Amino acid sequence: MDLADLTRDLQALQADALAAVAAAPDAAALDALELDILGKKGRLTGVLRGIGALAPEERPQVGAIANAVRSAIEAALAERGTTLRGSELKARLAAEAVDVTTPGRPIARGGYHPIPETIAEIAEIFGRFGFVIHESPEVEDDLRNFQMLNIAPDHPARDLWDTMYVDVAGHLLRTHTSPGQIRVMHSVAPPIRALLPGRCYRYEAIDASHASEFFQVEGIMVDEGTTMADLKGLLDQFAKAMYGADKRTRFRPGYYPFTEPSVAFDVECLVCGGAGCPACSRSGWMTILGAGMMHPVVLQYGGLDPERYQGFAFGMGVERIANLRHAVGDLRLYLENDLRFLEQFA
Ligand code: 2NL
Repeated sequence: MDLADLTRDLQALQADALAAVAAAPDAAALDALELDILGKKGRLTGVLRGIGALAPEERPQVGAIANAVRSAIEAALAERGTTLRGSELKARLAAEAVDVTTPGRPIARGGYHPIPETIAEIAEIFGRFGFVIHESPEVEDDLRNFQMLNIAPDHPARDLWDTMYVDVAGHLLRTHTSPGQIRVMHSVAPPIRALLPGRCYRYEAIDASHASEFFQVEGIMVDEGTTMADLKGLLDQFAKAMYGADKRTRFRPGYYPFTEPSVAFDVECLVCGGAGCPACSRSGWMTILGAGMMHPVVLQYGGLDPERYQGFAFGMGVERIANLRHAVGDLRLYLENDLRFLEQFA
């Protein structure tokens, strides 16, 4: 290895390096090239190891050539680097560009289902009179659902064709929320003002006004000296809050096994105002709920002494109230989850 060999190797290395730098496809390849050629264990260092074999006076010449080769390669690396990094940045900016003129994706807005919305409105009104919401299980026992409510063992509601029973002896899907009121009487002491909304079940032939599940809101008030006058005043205030202060109301005699006396409560027809129209079967009135004074036997089953405590109860079908609010003619619509129906209430 003499001066000429070394000089030739250095020049070959330079030519080779410059070609490789020019051909580098990206910045990462360029970094690898730099390490491979100019790094501590790189090819330039490798060639310069031959310098030890030269005469001392020849070494500065090789040193000068080596420096020139290093500078040339460094310059080429820097230039190619600028080019590559520039185009990479440009490509990234183009790819990641945010088009601020693109319209935003609309956020779907939710709304209340008309049944819970109606329950909330009813609860708000009775809440003003001190009624507190209670909840109770949908699977009940025969005792609370029927017996404790003074519903006789041979009452038709107990028939297999009216009530849905479950596979556990003595258990059923509650046919009204009243068994929950028995639970309330067993768990809180009078004075009681309880409102019990919830899903109920009946074995029904399905049509526009009958479904096998439906919602009921039921209220009870129990205290010493509670009278029918309290019931009438409360329900009249409820109807006026719900349908308008100008609305006339009336009570008619009714029958339930769990209340005595029992009443049906009517509001003047919301469609015709009392003149008579198809919506009210030409009577001028619409029945919105049933009510009555709690039967002494039911108070007793609730663990209360009917000589000391009196109470009233009322119950309404939520679908019926919602139908009147929104002019809906078929209660099956409430269960179908068809957005074309539901979105009208959002
Ligand atoms: C209706 C009528 C009613 C009751 C529910 C009740 C509850 C207890 C004691 C006595 Cl614990 N009564 N509830 C009373 C009268 C009527 O509901 O047509 N509901 C849809």
